Amino acid sequence: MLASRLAGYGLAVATLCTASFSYADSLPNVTILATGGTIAGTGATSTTTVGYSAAKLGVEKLIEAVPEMKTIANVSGEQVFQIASENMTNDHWLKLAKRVNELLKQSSVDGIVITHGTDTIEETAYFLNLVVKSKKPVVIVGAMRPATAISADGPINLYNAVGIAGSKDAQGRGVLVALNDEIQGAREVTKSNTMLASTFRAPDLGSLGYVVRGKPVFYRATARKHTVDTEFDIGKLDQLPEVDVVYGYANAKRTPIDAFVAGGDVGLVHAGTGNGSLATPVKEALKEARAKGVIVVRSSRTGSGITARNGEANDDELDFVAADNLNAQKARILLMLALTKTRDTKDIQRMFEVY
Ligand code: DAS
Repeated sequence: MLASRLAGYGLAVATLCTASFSYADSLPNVTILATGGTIAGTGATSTTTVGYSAAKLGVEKLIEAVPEMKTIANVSGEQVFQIASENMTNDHWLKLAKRVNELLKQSSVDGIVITHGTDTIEETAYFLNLVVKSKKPVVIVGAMRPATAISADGPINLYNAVGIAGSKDAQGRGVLVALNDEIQGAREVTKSNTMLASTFRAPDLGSLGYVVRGKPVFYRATARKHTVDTEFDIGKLDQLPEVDVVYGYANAKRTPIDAFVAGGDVGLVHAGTGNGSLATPVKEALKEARAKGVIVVRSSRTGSGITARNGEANDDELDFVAADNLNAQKARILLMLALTKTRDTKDIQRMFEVY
């Protein structure tokens, strides 16, 4: 079923595209790094859009399914790993980031596309946004329907991502996420819906632009530092500091905080109710964690808005850090990288105001 669908698709399209697919000097060189996800997923039937298996098709199959890419870029592919992105780990991030930096140092590489599961795309994107040391475009792409589904969104998303990665206009804008004809900035994008192809949103500030006929159209740029302008360097790192997230809600207990501290965490992010509010038992546990040297960041579970310093808690007195408008999963990433540089909370707060 899959082979006939993909082959049929490829055959049908190939008859429409007469352009040769050989290397063309006039085209940008784009490397696709595949990591898994729904974009590489397969289902039992063409109407299986839930209950499919992610991370099944290799990068060559993804490239074969979109022959049009070779009319807008010289495309090559590498399978960095093959996972559903809920299983992404710090080790995967370090491996991916090092490969991206290695490739972008090569003058023969003009841009990179990363195919990725949608569940943690926003986290990988923000991590790379802080550690990639190049102005060349890095575009992360996924899909909300598996490759075997009717109206699979992966092929057009991949085509658009390659178009952006090969575009000079996308240079110097930080890591980008491109699905559903929209271009999102790595810092602000989040997955906002479990099912819809339009799931990726930037709730605070909106998308950066659109993709039209495989070309990016930008309307704004992120104001925060990224890529070559950050102080973070993962080149010599083989692991990241242990930081976890604790979720806030009515009747929240201190139990998870105590467990993370006992487990050796050096940083904790609290996704508080409202403006990063701390229930009394949670505040007590976080104060004790801070006294043991754990760095505490207050974020919010609301998904948008600024968690203001000294707003719902006296951060000066508690020696906590406020997450600005980063959601908890992104605040965790910045805190992990901050802890590779410093344990000084004033310096860490500065980083949350800059990145
Ligand atoms: N499990 C999801 C993931 O790999 C599937 C997807 O890509 O949406 O993120």
